[in-house]
Amino acid sequence: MHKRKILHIDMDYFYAQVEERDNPELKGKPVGVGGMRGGRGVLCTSNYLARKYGVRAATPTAQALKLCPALILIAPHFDKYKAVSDEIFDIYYKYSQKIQKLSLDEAYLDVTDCTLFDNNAIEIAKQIKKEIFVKTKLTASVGVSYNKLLAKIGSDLHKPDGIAILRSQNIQQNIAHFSIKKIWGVGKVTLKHMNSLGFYTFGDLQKKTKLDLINCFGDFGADLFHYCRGEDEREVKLNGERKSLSVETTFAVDMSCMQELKNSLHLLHDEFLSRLKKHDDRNIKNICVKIKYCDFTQITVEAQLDIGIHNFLNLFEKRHKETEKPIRLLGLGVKFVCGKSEGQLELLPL
Ligand code: DCP
Ligand code: CA
Ligand code: CA
Repeated sequence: MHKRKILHIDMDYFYAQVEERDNPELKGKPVGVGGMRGGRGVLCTSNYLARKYGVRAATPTAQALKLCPALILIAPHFDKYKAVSDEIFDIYYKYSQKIQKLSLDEAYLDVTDCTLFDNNAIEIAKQIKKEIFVKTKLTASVGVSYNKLLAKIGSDLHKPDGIAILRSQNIQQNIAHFSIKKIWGVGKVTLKHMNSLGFYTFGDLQKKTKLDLINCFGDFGADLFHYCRGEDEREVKLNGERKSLSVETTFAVDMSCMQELKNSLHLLHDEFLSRLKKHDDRNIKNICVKIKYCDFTQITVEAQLDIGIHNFLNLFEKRHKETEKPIRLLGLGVKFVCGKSEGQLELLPL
């Protein structure tokens, strides 16, 4: 069978890492992100220092403070995590269109057909990690393998800021010592049940026949028979369509000169058109321009116009007057029509 190249990418202590990034005074201290309402909330997550005290996701806040009195509690900022998530997924889409989003901080990428970096999955993974860090100042961990099961196991092996490559050679022996907790579909309840039957590791499962496992676990037993050998045929499932495509640039020095700003819109437009080619099956709903000023205030303007450069320039000029603050970042892009697109008008450049 044709061997696939699959990455599983998971951000490290995601909410807590974002908070640490934005409050440098938290560095080196145990941090928990979570609800504090009436002292009865639970934590969404914690940084690794806090985890040493047994403080983790779903730990009740009150208990967390008992386990670790020095714990610094931060209320969650979901909009911020969503914005970071959008940034990292924009990076992923440069490498593959076959992406399965599992949560804000986690995804499978099928890079089998990626032409970048000579189609070397390890180099692609390294580059994605680098790009995530440059763009967001955050670290992610990546598993590189030839199926989803092994890629996911890999992303957890060298956390934080790690890469693990799981190759097919001797895979059965190499994974024999892993806990069955790592298997997709083995939650708390299943784990308890499986433990009670004497199954703790992949190796324990490997000793049984398929029929044995089916007798113990029903249909899931057949999956387990393959998973425990590192076999997994599940496809990376696309979840929904991309809703927008945009390109942007942050200037080295905040920019006021109208001519220079227009020049950069032209450059962005070129880049945008070349990236749009990959989405030529999509219909465009609106075009948009994004402006972030030197004081970090941000505006986006949107209009139902075609993707010719003049429309972006007009949109930009209508919103931004020369007298205004210097600009830190400029972006442009489109929103796609979602759902079935039959009967929609194509908006082509004039
Ligand atoms: N999350 C949550 N409640 C949970 C689990 C997670 O709100 N019970 C949120 C907070 C996490 C984010 O989802 O930061 C991602 O969850 P992960 O399971 O990937 O955990 P982390 O990213 O926090 O840590 P790790 O480095 O172990 O991946
Ligand atoms: Ca994570
Ligand atoms: Ca995750």
